Amino acid sequence: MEKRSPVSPLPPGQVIRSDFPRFGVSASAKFDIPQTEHANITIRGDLETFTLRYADLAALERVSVSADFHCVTTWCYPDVGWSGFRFRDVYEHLVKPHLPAQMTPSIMAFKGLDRYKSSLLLEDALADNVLIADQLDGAALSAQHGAPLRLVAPAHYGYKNVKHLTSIELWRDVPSYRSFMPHIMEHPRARIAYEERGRYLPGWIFRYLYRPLVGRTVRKMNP
Ligand SMILES: Nc1nc2c(c(=O)[nH]1)N[C@H]1C(S)=C(S)[C@@H](COP(=O)(O)O)O[C@H]1N2
Ligand SMILES: [Mo]
Repeated sequence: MEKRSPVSPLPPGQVIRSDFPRFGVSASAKFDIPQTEHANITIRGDLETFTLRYADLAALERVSVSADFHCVTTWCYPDVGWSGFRFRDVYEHLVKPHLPAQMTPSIMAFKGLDRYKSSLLLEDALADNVLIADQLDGAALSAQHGAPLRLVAPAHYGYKNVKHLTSIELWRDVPSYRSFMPHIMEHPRARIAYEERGRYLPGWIFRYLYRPLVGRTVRKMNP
């Protein structure tokens, strides 16, 4: 396997892997992956529901981001080359015109075709390097890594990087996270730099809770 170097200094508690495994919680979910040109994303929440089509995204500037990928369970795969469209551009050009007057969302839920769900604060999603990506290392996203479209938010743990993105809910108020957190331990921000691995407990404790699960999950997800 090729040797890659991290783009950024390794954050606390992370260990470099030599491969980029498919990882997640939905090994057995069955769903159809549309061709990228036919991909669309439903936008709903505190606004009238509408659909973003791939052609709408493709009209935006294409941008590339190289970043290390960090799973909360402590593995890291260095220097992943993503390409796609800045979430900020999507928001400014394609979503904002649909917002009711005085409605500024504070939090969003991102959902995948496999029903996986995660949340991100709008202020975090507007960062320069947050993408709706359709390419990885120069090729169309594979089914393993989130085809046809996935969220890429490199400052946040992998669990915020929703694959097979199919809908985004925008909400004005931060709710009690009831409907947002697919997992009771999901941290609302999950910033890698601050080791915000989960809620209720200090980040470093999760290293020891999650590390033993890595091998088994990788084998299950990559038969
Ligand atoms: N739709 C979907 N997105 C997901 C997941 C998932 O199971 N389903 N798992 C998350 C987790 S925990 C991680 S670490 C990354 C893994 O991305 P990869 O499979 O491309 O390595 O995807 C995240 N996004
Ligand atoms: Mo993860």
